[in-house]
Amino acid sequence: MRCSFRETILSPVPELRLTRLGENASAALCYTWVMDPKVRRALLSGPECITKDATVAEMDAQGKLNVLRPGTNQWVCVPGNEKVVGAADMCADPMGMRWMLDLMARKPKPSNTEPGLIYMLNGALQHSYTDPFDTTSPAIPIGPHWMLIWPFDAQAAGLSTAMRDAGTMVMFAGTPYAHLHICGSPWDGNEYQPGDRAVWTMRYAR
Ligand SMILES: [Cu+2]
Repeated sequence: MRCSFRETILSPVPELRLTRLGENASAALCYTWVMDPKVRRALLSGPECITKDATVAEMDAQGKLNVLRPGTNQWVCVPGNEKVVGAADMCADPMGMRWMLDLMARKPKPSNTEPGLIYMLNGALQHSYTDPFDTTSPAIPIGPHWMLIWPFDAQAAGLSTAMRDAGTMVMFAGTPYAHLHICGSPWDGNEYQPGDRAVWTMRYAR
């Protein structure tokens, strides 16, 4: 049987798109609802407890936001572009977003007045971990991480300023854009339940 209806059915929710399965499928299977891949990527960059109610918006190179899905909490999740170094999938709270927009606008210093949070749980590619305005150096691959946006002094805090694939470092150390770069996800590990016994899992290996 030929598919007889067209893609004029409005999506019940903005993140779902009607996608054609095939011309000659049985009528019931001509189309299916799939999540817009950009929305899906953006949502996967943060923990579900915030992304489920977050606004999803695309961001252009000037930092202008185009809402793909309205949200009900203060978080904005942005799909990145894996072909563009520095354009990572992210979820930011209002102060985190303000910092990111200031950075993109190359302001001499960020204007966030309180600490911000940004999740990049899909990982990132960026040009530098020391110079926030570097747009030419070769890409550095960076794993899943999240960021506490506040200009910590690495030495005073006893933290590393070198890029690493686990643990925590101060990124852009010594610049107004310094922040805590925390590798992994806050949701790593196993949750304690009362009564759980301890299992010592630490190992050394060379
Ligand atoms: Cu990051």
